[in-house]
Amino acid sequence: MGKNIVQKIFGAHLVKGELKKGEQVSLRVDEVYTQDATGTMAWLQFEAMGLERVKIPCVVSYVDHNMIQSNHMNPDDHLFLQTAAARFGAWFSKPGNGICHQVNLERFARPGWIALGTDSHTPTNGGMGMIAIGVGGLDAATVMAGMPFEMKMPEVVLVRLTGRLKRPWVTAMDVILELLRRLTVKGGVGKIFEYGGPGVSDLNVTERATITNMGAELGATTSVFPADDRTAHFLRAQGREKDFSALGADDDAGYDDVVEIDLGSLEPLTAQPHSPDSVVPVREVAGRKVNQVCIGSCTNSSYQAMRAVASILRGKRVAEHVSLHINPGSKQVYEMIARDGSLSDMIAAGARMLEASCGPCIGMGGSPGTGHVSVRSYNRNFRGRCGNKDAFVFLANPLVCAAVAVKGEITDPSGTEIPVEEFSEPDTVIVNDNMLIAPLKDGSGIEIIKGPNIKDVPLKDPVGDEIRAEVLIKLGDNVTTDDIMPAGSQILPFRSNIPAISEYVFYNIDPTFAERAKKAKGHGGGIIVGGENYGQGSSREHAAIAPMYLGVVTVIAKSFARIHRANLINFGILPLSFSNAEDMDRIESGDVLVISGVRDALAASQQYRVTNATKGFDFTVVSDLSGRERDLMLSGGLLPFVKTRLS
Ligand code: MIC
Ligand code: SF4
Repeated sequence: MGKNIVQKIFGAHLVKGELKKGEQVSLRVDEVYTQDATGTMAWLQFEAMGLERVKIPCVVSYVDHNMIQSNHMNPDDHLFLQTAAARFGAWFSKPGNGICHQVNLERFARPGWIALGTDSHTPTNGGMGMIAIGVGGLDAATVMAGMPFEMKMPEVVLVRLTGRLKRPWVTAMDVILELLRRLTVKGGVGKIFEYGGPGVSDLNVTERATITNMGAELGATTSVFPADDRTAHFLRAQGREKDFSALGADDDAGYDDVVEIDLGSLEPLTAQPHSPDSVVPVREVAGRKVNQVCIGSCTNSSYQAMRAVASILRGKRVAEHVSLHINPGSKQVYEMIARDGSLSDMIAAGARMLEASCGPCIGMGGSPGTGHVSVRSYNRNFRGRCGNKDAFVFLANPLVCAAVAVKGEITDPSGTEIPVEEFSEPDTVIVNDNMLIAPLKDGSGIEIIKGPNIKDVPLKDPVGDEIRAEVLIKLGDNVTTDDIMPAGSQILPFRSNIPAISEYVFYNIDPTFAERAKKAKGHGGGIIVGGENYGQGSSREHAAIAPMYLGVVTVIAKSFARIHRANLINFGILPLSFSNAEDMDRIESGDVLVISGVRDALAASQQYRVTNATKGFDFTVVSDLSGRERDLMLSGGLLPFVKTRLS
């Protein structure tokens, strides 16, 4: 049988293991990139490994999240990252150069590569025909140290595209919203989505990247498109034609599953508050008054999308009661819309232009008011993520967003007379890399500068033989890492200071959590109980490190999201699943649970008997850790484990 794209790329990078679904595989990695909000931890961890230099061909450190600089903390982090990059041989993308995924697609991504990024939207690069996977900072640091990346071989699902999009009002965003509508936020767990079929040629690279970007919302490991003529065109425009190589699935390639989408059948869609899979046609919610519109982010920031947005705004006025924020994804796109006059059209219409950074997407400014409705061309609308848990965020394609900004209410512009121009991907772009700093040949003399907010990464003792701990909180399904460790302008600046940020764990759900956890820490620690898909969303390992710092010893859930599960293990928190999901109903917050023989069970059966000492009954839980993951748990986490291997 022929090979699919995933098998081809994995096969070319395989260090150990067999490419069979569910098998543990070790892969060689071509690129690692970090962003500032997760990168400070990654680089502190890399430093703690004691190496002279990164050991893989390409490492890039981006700064895009923590950009508000309301005090010393953000600029101190930026300087730390810049000096660490210089010291250890990485590229540095200065604040203002753009959002990591967009810049990486433009300047570094290559067909056939494997990249890891310390951000869950790293799969954006899958639009370029490469495997790009979001991981926690410590996993990234370990690979930068030269170790292969280990993972369980996911299922490969073919998304077969046919037909042509009904442009201009239906865009690539509607393709991924349709998949979310069908498959939900947990429909992609343990899967890679590989796109194929005749419809692929209808989409250019940045459109493909919109789809692979938001594939993260399916919980997928990653998503990938073939590398074809359109890929070659994109790379040529970037002056990088030498980075092109064609890549496609063999005609007789096999897949674990197939999903069919007729692009021509799609209409403008929107994800309603508060989940990216709560998708309906825009027309079904038309007429709802809107207070804010945000366009841009790493999901929808291509030059042609921005130009189309400008064409809708040209000569118009943003509605009186609407605040329109635009954050183009990269300096390249920003400079191009400035030079061609699109930026003037946006400003003239009344848009509030933001820098090329994450901004309102992660609540770094631009939060909507109480009870307000915000319509965004972004990828996540979890409650509270925008910086206000009493706001309502809808997600839609950027052209719909622009029409909504003018109209002042949710509107489906397709079939209306609203003027809009269509643009294809440009043949040439402005290449100006003056905010990208190349790695030094020898950085050994560079001093790494750490401001007062940058604290060492705390460590944990190896898991003990008995867990006797209190259930601190019991939650439902699809708990996000934004729920566990919120972002926003008040909290995000503490990303390099675990003691400080830990005060905010579960802050939007239960502000007493940190206090109670610290009390429980003195009596054996705390337990978190969750439902299905616990920890979906971001790669932020703070959602594991901060609870670990507060004394959380285990999370018992019905199931876990991939990146968060890995982060828990990396920081020595045991992820356990209920053998019988109904047992969750018998547990309450405040119960004390006792698990004996933990280390033996971990090393052998991975089945554990739990006694609810408060209510007096027993139940069983299981872990499904690989051999390496068990070793990590027994060593107290990945950092102590790696240090012993490197020394
Ligand atoms: C996000 O979109 O949730 C973030 C903020 O980019 C995160 C990373 C972070 O929390 O720093 C992600 O996607 O992994
Ligand atoms: Fe930044 Fe938002 Fe993209 Fe995350 S999803 S990288 S916060 S723009």
